[in-house]
Amino acid sequence: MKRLMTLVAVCAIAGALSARLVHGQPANSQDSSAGTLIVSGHVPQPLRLSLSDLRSLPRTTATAQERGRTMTYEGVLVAEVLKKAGVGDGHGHGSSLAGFVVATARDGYQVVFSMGELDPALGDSQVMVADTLDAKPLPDGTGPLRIVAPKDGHGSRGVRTLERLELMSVKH
Ligand SMILES: Nc1nc2c(c(=O)[nH]1)N[C@H]1C(S)=C(S)[C@@H](COP(=O)(O)O)O[C@H]1N2
Ligand SMILES: [Mo]
Repeated sequence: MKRLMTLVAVCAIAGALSARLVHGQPANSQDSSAGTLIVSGHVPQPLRLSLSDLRSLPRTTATAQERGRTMTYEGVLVAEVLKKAGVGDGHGHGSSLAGFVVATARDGYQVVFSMGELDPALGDSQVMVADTLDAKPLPDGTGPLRIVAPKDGHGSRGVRTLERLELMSVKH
């Protein structure tokens, strides 16, 4: 009987440990790094922005039609994030328009936006890093951050689970 009790106890502990291992993986959007936006590459000031850092930047909204409904996203223009990272508008010294931003998601999905289309004085695409949809956190598996490109004719540059914005250039 005592041996049986020991066996039961060992199994219970082993079960608890393996459950911890499985549930302890920081793979989903609930872990603390999931809300961090990394801003890297050719920026004067690389950043790791938390959700509250993002909320302190100038805010903007965009509406999107999804399955016949109007959805309102809110967040920060990529142009504002770049400004926070020390990127100037660069008008007049040309080279900044050879730049492009690579947006990368947690699943590895990547898209590119050119500096010219992001610039409010040029393409003014209003591309934003959204953190709310209809005033609520983004739905599971799409956030906590995503790209919204409101003037695109299709949603394929709307990077869900956005992790990083990297400024690059066609110049070496
Ligand atoms: N992280 C991530 N975002 C993504 C994708 C993806 O595979 N991974 N697919 C894109 C494509 S091709 C489309 S059409 C839209 C679909 O977005 P929706 O499911 O929010 O309508 O998501 C875009 N964002
Ligand atoms: Mo797509």
